[in-house]
Amino acid sequence: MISQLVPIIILLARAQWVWGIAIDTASSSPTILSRGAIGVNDFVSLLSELGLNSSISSTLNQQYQDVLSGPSSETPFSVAEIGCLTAQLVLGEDQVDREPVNQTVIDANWSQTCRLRPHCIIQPHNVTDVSVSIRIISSVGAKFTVRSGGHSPNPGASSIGEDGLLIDLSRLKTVTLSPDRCYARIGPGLRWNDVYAALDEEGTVVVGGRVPTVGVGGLILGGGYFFASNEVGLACDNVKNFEIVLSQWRHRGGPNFGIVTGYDLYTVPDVYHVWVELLIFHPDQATDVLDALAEWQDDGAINDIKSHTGLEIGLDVVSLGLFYTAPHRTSRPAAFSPFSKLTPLQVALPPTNMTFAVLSQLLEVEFPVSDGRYDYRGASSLPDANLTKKVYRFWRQEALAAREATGVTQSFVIQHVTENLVKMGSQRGGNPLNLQRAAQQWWTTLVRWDNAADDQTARAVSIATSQKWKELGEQKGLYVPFLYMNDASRDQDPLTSYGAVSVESLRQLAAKYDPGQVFQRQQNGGFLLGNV
Ligand SMILES: Cc1cc2nc3c(=O)[nH]c(=O)nc-3n(C[C@H](O)[C@H](O)[C@H](O)COP(=O)(O)OP(=O)(O)OC[C@H]3O[C@@H](n4cnc5c(N)ncnc54)[C@H](O)[C@@H]3O)c2cc1C
Ligand SMILES: *[C@@H]1O[C@H](CO)[C@@H](O)[C@H](O)[C@H]1NC(C)=O
Ligand SMILES: *[C@@H]1O[C@H](CO)[C@@H](O)[C@H](O)[C@H]1NC(C)=O
Ligand SMILES: *[C@@H]1O[C@H](CO)[C@@H](O)[C@H](O)[C@H]1NC(C)=O
Ligand SMILES: *[C@@H]1O[C@H](CO)[C@@H](O)[C@H](O)[C@H]1NC(C)=O
Ligand SMILES: *[C@@H]1O[C@H](CO)[C@@H](O)[C@H](O)[C@H]1NC(C)=O
Ligand SMILES: CC(=O)N[C@H]1CO[C@H](CO)[C@@H](O)[C@@H]1O
Repeated sequence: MISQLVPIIILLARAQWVWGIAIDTASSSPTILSRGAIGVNDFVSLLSELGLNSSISSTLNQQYQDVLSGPSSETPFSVAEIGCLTAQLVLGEDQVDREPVNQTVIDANWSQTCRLRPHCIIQPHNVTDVSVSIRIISSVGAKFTVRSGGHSPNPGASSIGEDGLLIDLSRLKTVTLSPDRCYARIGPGLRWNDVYAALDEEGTVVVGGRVPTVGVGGLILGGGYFFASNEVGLACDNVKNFEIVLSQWRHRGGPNFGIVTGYDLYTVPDVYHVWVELLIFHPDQATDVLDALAEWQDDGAINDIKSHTGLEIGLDVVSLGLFYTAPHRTSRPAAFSPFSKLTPLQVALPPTNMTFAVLSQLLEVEFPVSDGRYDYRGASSLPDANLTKKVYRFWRQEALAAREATGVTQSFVIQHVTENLVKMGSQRGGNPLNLQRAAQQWWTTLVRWDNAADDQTARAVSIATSQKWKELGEQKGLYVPFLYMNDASRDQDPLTSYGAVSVESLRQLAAKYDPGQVFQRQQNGGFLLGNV
């Protein structure tokens, strides 16, 4: 009944540019509408369109009228209340949780830096119900946030307080392989381990994330760096279609831009089989490992694009993963020869042929989710052993001191990016990242600590390290201003790093698809064009 009355526009769009706008929807501003977004008459017709009977409608309408004429200081809270109430009446208690909201769902985020209690939680079952939700929210002008896997540690990115609504997409868990097996429709509410496991049963894989518990929804919107991205591109460059729900404002014409409810991801059969070796080194060997990595970056990474690495340097251990995207015998593929000079402390996994689904299961055991406060941060440069080692030494000294003071732990991670990865992006129609056509490395770090009182001390090391990358990198002409959104911390500005042309194109599209600026003005947290 409702689904026939509510106009839904499902946009199966050309991936490239919609992706840019989707980033925009993943972003927000702290601006709060000081009054409801539509007038009383429009509210009445919305309620009847949504199928609510006249007695319920007149009660809600009275409340809405009171909000519009009441003190503006209470408006955000009151419109959230009306939005929640309306959504619950339309979608039912099964989908809309109010007072008190389910604590398990609030906590189903990853970092304590962004655990907030929303006014209510909407957990839509399907596309139609997402559309109904956003229609109500945009109409009353309430604040909201969208969450898929909840793995952004940036405050407000996928969380919101009592003055707003949380749209939790965790029930959108479709995995459907197309009949020709060329792509799979993936729901945003899945975690990557579920995606790989489901597709492995069909003997195939898609480009996604590396850590099994990270969510589908946010990862693709920010790019999506996979084990084999140097060969097959970023996740965002392997999207055939985005399914995006738009809600329509009848009387204002034009659609408002919406929420991604499905990704059609190309399958990548060329990287289905993977040869894996996992090695552990002592921190004293870290600079030798960085030298070997640089040699591989200069040679193996270029000359054998099936060779991939993952390097995480912690304060106590150095973990190195060697990945070769084809079955291979026990001896290492020649591309990895620079690493043969090193003797690991421990072989965590001897050379083994497997699939990414099995690797994902292994990593889930190796890297369990632990509760705490988290942050990540990014910086980019051209590959250069001397630069990397200099920054690394700086980081280690600062990180050890911070651990001594507060117990904060952190890592130093080098993500190599081949020129081929950049090419894959342009071959697929281009993307707004505007990457320099050269091999580069995206440094990142994962920071974990316990007490809110230590927030500044804990974050200071990575902030200083990103400045070090800039300072030393610029001296040597090796600095790359690009900032990878999926590693960007709350105070960083990845969109600006895409360059003025990309930003302008994104602005025009946002203006076209979201003339009411609903996704700019009512959404909480994240990276926003409006802030660029
Ligand atoms: C331990 C760890 C490992 C990681 N590993 C990788 C990696 O290997 N490769 C990589 O590229 N990144 C990686 N990341 C970064 C990760 O991609 C980002 O944190 C990403 O935002 C997580 O997506 P999510 O759905 O879990 O997050 P969420 O917090 O749910 O969402 C992040 C942002 O996207 C918005 N959003 C989410 N879903 C939608 C949607 N459907 N429609 C519109 N907006 C939406 C949210 O509002 C929010 O602003 C890692 C992060 C962590 C913490
Ligand atoms: C209107 O709907 C409400 C809630 O669904 C219901 O409790 C009430 O009985 C309905 N009233 C009429 C007159 O149908
Ligand atoms: C709260 O949410 C969790 C996770 O979705 C669910 O398992 C649990 O049953 C919910 N609790 C209540 C009281 O609804
Ligand atoms: C979504 O679920 C609602 C019930 O909550 C149902 O009425 C509607 O038809 C469904 N829509 C789709 C597209 O499956
Ligand atoms: C991986 O599989 C290939 C081909 O099936 C085989 O030749 C090779 O020995 C296997 N490697 C390992 C490490 O088991
Ligand atoms: C790195 O530093 C070493 C010693 O300081 C120097 O010999 C070497 O030429 C440098 N390499 C590069 C690529 O700058
Ligand atoms: C999905 C997830 O990581 N949820 C965690 C959120 O935090 C709570 C408690 O602090 C954990 O128990 C959950 O596992």
